[in-house]
Amino acid sequence: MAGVEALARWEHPRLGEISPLRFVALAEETGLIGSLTRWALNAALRQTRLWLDQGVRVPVAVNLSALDAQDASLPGAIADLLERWQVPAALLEVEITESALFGQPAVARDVLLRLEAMGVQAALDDFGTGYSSLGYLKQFPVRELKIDRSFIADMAVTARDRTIVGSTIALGHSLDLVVVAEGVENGATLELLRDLGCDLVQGYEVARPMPATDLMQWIGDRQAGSPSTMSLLMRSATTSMPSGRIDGAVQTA
Ligand SMILES: [Ca+2]
Repeated sequence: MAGVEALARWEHPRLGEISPLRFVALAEETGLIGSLTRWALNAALRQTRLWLDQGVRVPVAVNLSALDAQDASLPGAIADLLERWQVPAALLEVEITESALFGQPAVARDVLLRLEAMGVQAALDDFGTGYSSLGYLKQFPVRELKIDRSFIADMAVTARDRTIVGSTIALGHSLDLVVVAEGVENGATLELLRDLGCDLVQGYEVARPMPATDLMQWIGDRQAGSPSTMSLLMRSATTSMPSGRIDGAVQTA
């Protein structure tokens, strides 16, 4: 297992499950996204601390909004949280989408460079759905490329998708990036990705999102690691933000 991805969930007392697509968009519109991101980072690092206390190093990836990449105060806030929870920076990764780099590229680049200097790596999320200019992306310090699930979903049955995924893997490797496939849902797709030299996979074939508290059990149940990623859910005890859970995905090399 190479790590987990934290995913936010919000179960409203009256409205039930509210889609992250909805509450993240709402937080962006109302100027609360910075607080939501900090809440997610805090919950993820607190959980990472708990795992460290159990003797297990679990790298955790936290999704940033496009607006966070334009927030010059973010690296300082992340440094404070790493200090607060005494978590090594190498155990935290941030995921950003291509669109995050296009608003004010100079600011986004500076934010990522400062994170990199601290030892926090960045991954380019949902790759292939945006502008995908690798020449342009090369200017940004990212370590990992996550191929969007829309290309992975049908690659076992669609030759065109297989070609796209294969060339994206080759392109990523030529830029010394770690390539991750998102949304791997069956063994056939996993085999194809292995043949294509994909570094890491994530999706239901590995594990469905689960509460963070279930992760140690999951690791114990499948000690023999095969290439994969899984998902976990972290329930937050202290919530100044929507009471919720964070769930994530584990990656295996
Ligand atoms: Ca992600």
